[in-house]
Amino acid sequence: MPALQTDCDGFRLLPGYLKRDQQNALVKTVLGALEAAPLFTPAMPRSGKPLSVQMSNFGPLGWIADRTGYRYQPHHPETGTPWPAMPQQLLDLWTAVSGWPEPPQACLINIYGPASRLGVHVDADEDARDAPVVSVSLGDRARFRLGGPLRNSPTHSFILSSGDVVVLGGASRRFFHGIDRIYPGTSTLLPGHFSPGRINLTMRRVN
Ligand code: MD3
Ligand code: FE
Repeated sequence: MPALQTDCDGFRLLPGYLKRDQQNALVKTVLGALEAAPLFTPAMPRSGKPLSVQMSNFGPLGWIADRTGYRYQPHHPETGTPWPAMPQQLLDLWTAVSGWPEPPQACLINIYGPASRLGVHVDADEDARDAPVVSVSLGDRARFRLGGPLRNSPTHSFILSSGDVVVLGGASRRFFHGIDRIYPGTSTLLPGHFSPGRINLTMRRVN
């Protein structure tokens, strides 16, 4: 039975795309990477106010946010070492779903606790904004809000569950979006240290 799929302005939700063993393998890979590239707490530019999610990255470039701004850089902001390599499982997923001929240059790891949220924003720090973004959800469910090209465009809410893959191509790549809330205790995937909670991986082209 093919997975249910919606495609609107290049937005594709692939529910349950990753089976449980594939989700487990990804979690193991993420935990391994965090040994080399520990979580950091991003901060709002200028104010320095911390975000409620924690982050790290895979790949040649990683996204960071601090008092001086948002940017991609090849090294961890605290350890100064290069980000861990992009895992083969994520490269294969990108090839399978993105339709883009070149591999992702960055994979942002977002770690949510039960009270974390991500305010509505657009992803605009990439020069390569024609390439899609591919997102993987692991762990507890989240309420994802997708708007349109303007901050006041009407929005739709979706539940993102563990194993769901989202492809943001076409116009949707530039749409406003955010995570309103986590539903604690809705998945048994993550180990105690990250549960209740959620991991989101987003692969991107940067330049
Ligand atoms: C829609 N992450 O890292 S993933 C982000 O669940 C981000 O952690 C959310 O927004 C998360 O920037 C949402 C789905 C997603 C990713 C990129 C998008 C949706 C998007 C870019 C444009 C429009
Ligand atoms: Fe985003």
